[in-house]
Amino acid sequence: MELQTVHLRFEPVSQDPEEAASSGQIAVVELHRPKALNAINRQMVADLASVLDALDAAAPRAVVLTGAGNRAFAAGADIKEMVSYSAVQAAAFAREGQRILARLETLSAPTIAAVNGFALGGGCELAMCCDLILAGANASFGQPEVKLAVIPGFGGTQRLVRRVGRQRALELMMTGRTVKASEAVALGLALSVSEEAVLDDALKLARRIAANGPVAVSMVKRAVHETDRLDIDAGLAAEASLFGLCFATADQEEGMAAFVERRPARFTGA
Ligand code: DAK
Repeated sequence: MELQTVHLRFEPVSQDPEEAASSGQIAVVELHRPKALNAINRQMVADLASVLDALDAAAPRAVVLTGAGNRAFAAGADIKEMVSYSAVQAAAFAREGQRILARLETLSAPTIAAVNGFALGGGCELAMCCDLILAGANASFGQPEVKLAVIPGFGGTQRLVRRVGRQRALELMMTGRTVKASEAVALGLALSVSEEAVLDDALKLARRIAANGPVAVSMVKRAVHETDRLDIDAGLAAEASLFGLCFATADQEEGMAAFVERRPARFTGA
């Protein structure tokens, strides 16, 4: 699927040609405005909505999000477009952008951001809607909005605090400074730095995750995300319910039978 500003393709989970067709799919979503460092404009927000519809329909085992070219994941919201926004247009952009990012964050498939260059402003906020963030050697992250005399508007004040803690998030958002890949890892913003191509590492990680029971993987995600605002007792109660739900799946029977029979499990996502 090649939209104007976002491209979507699928790869089989298994690289063994005999198993490829039945192994499920990994979706690769590429932000595609390389000349503008993949800056997020209204068209891209609309295209991301279409891609999310396609992902809902395809139910891939994992999703990898990356940027076209080798300079940027996304250098933020499109400043050249925003400069002429009316208050009404800005509010519409905000509402739609936040809706899309919430949809991405709550996709049932695990999501990995492969950050290949700048992830600034809205780009960093987009990456933070993914479950895991892998940083390329040339990755840099930041919330520089205060330099433009605005604040993060795609969830940065909320998600950065949850990723790195209040004090570090405040320092990053108040100075607007950019951090390189290694510091992003030290802060807990990124999981690791890839010495080679970050997209390849993201696909490898996606394949490792996708080899597990897909329903269980998505329940792990739900157990973590949906209990964010709960205290530990309520969170544990939710975990117990989701654990119980796993026992209603064919994959749970298959996973445990395969262990007992000393053979690889064949999960179907049912
Ligand atoms: N928007 C539009 N174009 C951008 C861009 C951006 N954010 N970032 C880069 N570009 C364009 C440049 O204008 C240039 O285009 P041409 O001049 O060649 O036509 C091209 O990409 C290459 O960029 P540079 O020539 O600047 O490349 P450099 O290597 O010199 O510098 C840079 C790279 C990433 C350091 C620099 O481009 C830069 O500082 N870019 C802006 C980074 C930034 O400030 N990002 C945060 C944007 S604010 C909202 C929700 C969210 C947001 C806003 C509202 N609502 C809820 C309403 C989010 C806000 C932001 O993200």
